Amino acid sequence: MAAELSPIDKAKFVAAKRAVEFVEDGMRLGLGTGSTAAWMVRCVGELVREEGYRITGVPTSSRTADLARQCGITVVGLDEAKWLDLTIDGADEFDGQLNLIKGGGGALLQEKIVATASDQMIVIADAAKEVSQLGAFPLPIEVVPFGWQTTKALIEETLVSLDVLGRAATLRMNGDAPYVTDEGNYIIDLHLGRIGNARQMALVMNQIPGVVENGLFIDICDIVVIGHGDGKVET
Ligand code: ABF
Repeated sequence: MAAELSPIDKAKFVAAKRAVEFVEDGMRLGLGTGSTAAWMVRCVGELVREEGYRITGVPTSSRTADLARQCGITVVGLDEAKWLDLTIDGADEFDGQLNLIKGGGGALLQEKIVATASDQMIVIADAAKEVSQLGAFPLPIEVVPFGWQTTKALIEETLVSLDVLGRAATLRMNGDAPYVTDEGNYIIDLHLGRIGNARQMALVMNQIPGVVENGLFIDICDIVVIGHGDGKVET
């Protein structure tokens, strides 16, 4: 399958394939969202269909739920599964401490809940996602629609007191309308350039009324599997 792929898709595919080696028969599995995670879902589907693995999948978005069902994976909600053995998901950025920015795909809330409810989280990513310091990728903040402009103003005010280069905050759009998450919320993207203290940023953002969750995953990821365009993989 990997032979016909572009280098970027090959990098995503080989990372997904390697991570799926951690999947065991009978596992309750958190299924991430995004193009890299989609490769993982397809690989897990192969285990189910061809090897007879009994996998219970908890998807992190409606998109992933649809794909998982198409691939023959049994899909349940998190409350039915209760606790998960492993979550495999993509990321927008990761650093040397395995901290992440996620949410470029708009699914950060379910992704964080599911990853936190897992014994282990493996991130799969192409090598371009590795950074020395998080923040070049816009940091997504999920907010409730009620009073979102006030919440945005509070976020901008808060950024003044933090060690960041940029302070621009933009409402994520879907054409002419605000982008709406699976939970019915909006996303405000913060264009920071560099986040000096990601742990502090994550804590401070979640204290602002109207903020539901932020895209910083601190101390949640256990392993990053990095795929390269030539098919090499490293962990
Ligand atoms: C999810 O999908 C997100 O948290 C992240 O925003 C995005 C990565 O997408 P891709 O794998 O397509 O680069 O994992």
